[in-house]
Amino acid sequence: MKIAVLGGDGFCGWPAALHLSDLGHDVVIVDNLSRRGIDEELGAESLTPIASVEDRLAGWEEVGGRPMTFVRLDLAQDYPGLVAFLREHTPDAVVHFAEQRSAPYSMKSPGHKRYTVENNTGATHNLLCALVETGLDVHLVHLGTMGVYGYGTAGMAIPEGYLDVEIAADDGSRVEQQILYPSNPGSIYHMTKVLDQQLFAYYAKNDALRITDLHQGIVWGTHTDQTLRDERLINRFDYDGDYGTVLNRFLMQAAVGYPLTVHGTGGQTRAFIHIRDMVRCVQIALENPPATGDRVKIFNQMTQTHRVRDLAELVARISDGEVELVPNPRHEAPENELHVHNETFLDLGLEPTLLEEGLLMEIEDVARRYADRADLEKIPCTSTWTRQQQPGVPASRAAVGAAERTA
Ligand code: NAD
Ligand code: USQ
Repeated sequence: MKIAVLGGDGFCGWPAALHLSDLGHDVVIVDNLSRRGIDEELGAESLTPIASVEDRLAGWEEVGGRPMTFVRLDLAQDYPGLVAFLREHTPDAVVHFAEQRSAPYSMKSPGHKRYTVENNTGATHNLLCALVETGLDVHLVHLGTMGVYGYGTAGMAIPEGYLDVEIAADDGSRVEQQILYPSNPGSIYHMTKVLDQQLFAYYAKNDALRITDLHQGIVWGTHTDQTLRDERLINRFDYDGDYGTVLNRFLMQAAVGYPLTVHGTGGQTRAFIHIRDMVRCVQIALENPPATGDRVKIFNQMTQTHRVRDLAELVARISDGEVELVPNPRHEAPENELHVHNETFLDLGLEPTLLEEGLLMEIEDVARRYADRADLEKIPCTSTWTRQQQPGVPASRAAVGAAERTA
């Protein structure tokens, strides 16, 4: 297959591009390198020393990888460029990772909120519109988030995208339907994924585009089989307060002797997936496209759920580290249960990498190995969800406790 990997310079996109190339597909990477620009804005760097895109691609060819090309393009800003790219490369499939993906970054300021909405919905809508304009028969695989569901506690396992409902019709009969699971995003970033969902539903219905939306949990780990083949292929490992995700942050914090930063009580339960399983899931999704005219295919791309404080205790135990409960900068439920259906990937052959298998390896081979590159000042999460949570706001105005009870 000819596959365009949009956002292919990022944490998920780069190992996915390598994996697909290794399987024998022709891969072209599209990226505007905004993520590297955000590193500069934040004064933060990947713990691992990532090579330039050019060096990455040269390194891949030198280890015998199938050559990949790189196109620098802003999907949200350069619609004519996107149309021209699609006409020139005529991909069979497009994997869309190209969005601003940090919840804390999206909440930092009005400017960051607006950038995240404009960038993410602009990129997704431009892509959908361009696919219709070019008339190409492309399978679009998008990386969405488990956060569209809102980690709810409705007493049932969260289904894969669609909820069975029974409606009382006006004539007294009962009508059965399936609707998109009600969304409940917890940040502006997560909200952009909700908007994406609506755009996908519309374009699948109106233009019969073939779309798969992968509702992915928090990705942990660093290496895949391919990124290990040469130092220039190494993947990014974010640990800073905006882009570092919880488990990778705990692993890094353990390695540098920083107390593990549990927000609030740590009762938040979230869905997780290892990076090796992420690349396999993308492969499986590409191999199982929807038919023309089908509704959007939605898979829950996660393998395990964990409570934040349990993760912290586990990492602290195996690394002899300490856990610290810190004030939660987010507006989120302090405790939640999370049960998720993920049978589609398991039925299609995914064999999950479980937490127990990878943790120690990550601490030894990645976090400790690159610990001297860590800037400890970048660890605290300073982006707050509401004005009341900002430092210096008097406690009487801090309606956070009340807000959390209603979250
Ligand atoms: P990332 O920030 O490392 O990579 C995203 C890439 O997209 C970057 O290289 C960036 O430069 C590029 N990009 C952003 N906007 C663009 C635009 N307008 N035009 C062209 N390129 C653009 O993020 P990631 O962790 O690799 O996440 C990839 C996707 O997976 C995101 O959509 C994210 O929402 C989703 N996801 C990530 C996780 C996770 O834990 N990392 C979990 C669930 C879902
Ligand atoms: N948390 C801590 N301590 C920390 C960092 C985070 O307790 O040091 C807590 C947060 O308060 C939150 C939970 O850990 O309750 C998860 O935070 P996170 O930063 O690991 O994940 P999140 O902001 O949800 O976003 C990440 C990715 C995003 C993806 C999402 C999948 O950045 O792109 O969509 O995971 S999901 O969580 O399933 O929605």
